[in-house]
Amino acid sequence: MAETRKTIDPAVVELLQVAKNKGISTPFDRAEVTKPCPIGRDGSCCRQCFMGPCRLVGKTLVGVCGATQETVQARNMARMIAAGAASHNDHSRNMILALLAVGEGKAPGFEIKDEKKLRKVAGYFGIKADGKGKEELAVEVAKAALAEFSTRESGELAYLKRATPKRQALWRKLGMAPRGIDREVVETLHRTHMGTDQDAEHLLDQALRCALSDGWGGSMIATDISDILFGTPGPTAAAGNYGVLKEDEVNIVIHGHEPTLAEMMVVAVVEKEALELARAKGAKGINLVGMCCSGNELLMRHGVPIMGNFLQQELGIATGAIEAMVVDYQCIMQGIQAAAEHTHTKIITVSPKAHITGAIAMDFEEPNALEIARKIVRLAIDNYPNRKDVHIPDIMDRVVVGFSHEYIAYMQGGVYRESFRPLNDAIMQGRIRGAAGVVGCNNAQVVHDEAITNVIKELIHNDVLVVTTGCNAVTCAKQGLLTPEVMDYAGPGLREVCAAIGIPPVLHMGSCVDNTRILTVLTQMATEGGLGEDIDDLPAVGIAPEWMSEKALCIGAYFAASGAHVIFGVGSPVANSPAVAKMMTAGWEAKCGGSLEFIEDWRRIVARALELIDGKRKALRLEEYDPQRYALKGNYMPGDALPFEEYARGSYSLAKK
Ligand code: SF4
Ligand code: MSK
Repeated sequence: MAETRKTIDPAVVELLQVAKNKGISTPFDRAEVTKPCPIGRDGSCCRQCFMGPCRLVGKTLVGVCGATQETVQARNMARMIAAGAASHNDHSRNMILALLAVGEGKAPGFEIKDEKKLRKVAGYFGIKADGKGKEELAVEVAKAALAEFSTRESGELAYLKRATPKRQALWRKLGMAPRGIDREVVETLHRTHMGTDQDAEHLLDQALRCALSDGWGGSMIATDISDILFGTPGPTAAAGNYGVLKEDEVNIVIHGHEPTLAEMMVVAVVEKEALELARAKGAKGINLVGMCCSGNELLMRHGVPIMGNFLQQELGIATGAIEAMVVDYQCIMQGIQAAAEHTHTKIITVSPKAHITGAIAMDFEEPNALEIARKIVRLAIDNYPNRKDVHIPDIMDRVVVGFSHEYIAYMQGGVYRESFRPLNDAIMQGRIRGAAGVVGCNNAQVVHDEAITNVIKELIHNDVLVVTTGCNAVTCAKQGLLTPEVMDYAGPGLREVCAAIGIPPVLHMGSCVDNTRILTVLTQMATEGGLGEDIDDLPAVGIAPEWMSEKALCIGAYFAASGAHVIFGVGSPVANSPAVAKMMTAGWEAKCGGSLEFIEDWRRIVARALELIDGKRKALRLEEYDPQRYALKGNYMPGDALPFEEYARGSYSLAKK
């Protein structure tokens, strides 16, 4: 495949050649050699016991145990969702333990930055906050949050009450209200063991309950605690793409998902001794840069620039400009260590849960986090003189990020009258056609960043307000989609509303655990009035155009169980069972009002998203959306062809216009 068909990002194209010259392997190369197994990809391979693996293709209709295509597909799906939930939920446990350590005074360098949010969260757990100091309260909140992981005495998770009353009642009626965060993952693994739950629909019901334990449990708690400890994000200006690396400074990349050690790195890189040492080694300073979701966390709270998304890790190393890549867990390619062996870059793992053979392990816990961060900074500085062949693409886009749900409410009415009224009114009037959460990963089996970019440009062009998280948000950062200037491409109604409120039409809401911020926004819109009573009434969709991870599937499932229609690109992991696909679409819609469907082509994703949004508008008896109603002369109008050749050139950089 020509480099330009692997990605639409010109910085990636440039570095693919550099990597080739240096003998560095990347996921782009490996994906050419390692094509997906068609049987496993389509969901028909069962390896739940050692009588198999059984491959249900051709004339083989059942496995050795008699398991049917439907059972095998639903079981595989449930297992992937459970693995996704486990990842988010274990991240959440780490955040809770960090809060506990801070409350107990065992985490030097950390503090409670958002006390207001701590008090609010205490309320969700039924803890009286009045008269209590923030440390004392932090301990109580952490202990209550930890208790959510085992079976609750009350029978369900405390955070479920943050959903609409109608949704809570539905979950209870369906027996889908999660009982304990760990319990749902364990039960899903049990039920998918050989010879246990062997009814596809029943398996998928449990998969939904497990996913809800993530969305309205682990991830939601993780987001809250990150805000309590590190501050609730508000709009912040920064930059994205490889151009954020600096030729004359020590570059340290933070990659993964957990913000705890990353926050201490922010402290350690500006310490006087570190800067003096860096200068003594010939560098002008120390440049902290993020990637993937740890990067998103630093980006939205501190304006730390973001280097790239999931597929760009090895290519970052190929620049020869990174002294240390610090990785915690999830979405870290093992290939970074092999790549680093071609350069001077040091790979440092910091989680006791995630080591990489050959990398330097510096396991951290809260009491030693600052000390470890300082050690890493020193190691990176010492490594600076070892640089040899440096090539940093001169490509970078400006971004405005950090739209927490609190800020989105605040921007619509200020401190005293924060609300969702203006947004709901704009949707009711048809100025805004609807809303879309466009989220998720990159996938080396499709053109990097292409579907994400095109889906979002088409949606805003059609007056759909977009919120984004995760690696998808990083694509937006690199494609100039997180700047007010992208308004040029927005439909006239959306443009007018964004200009009045002072926001871009694409709002960066954080990392993948922060998809729960979107659940909160949707719930607030549903309770504001005028757009029904629950998430399944709203003209809103979720889209993951380039998904790859089990976490993404879990997110899709918890949105569906919360009432949202969700569309995934790339391909379907249940492709060989139309019956299971139907259970996840028509079946889930009948039960929960939401659904999860798979559509490969991004143009069809856009068409389906608009169809779903318009269907909800009709059901609400809102005015029919008219693209010309708020039209102004001289702009691209909904219905006009967008200049896609320009997109194909990649990084259509508004910053450089
Ligand atoms: Fe085969 Fe059944 Fe074992 Fe799966 S559980 S590998 S279908 S025998
Ligand atoms: S890092 S889960 S590739 S978004 Fe959150 Fe990116 Fe997907 Fe990982």
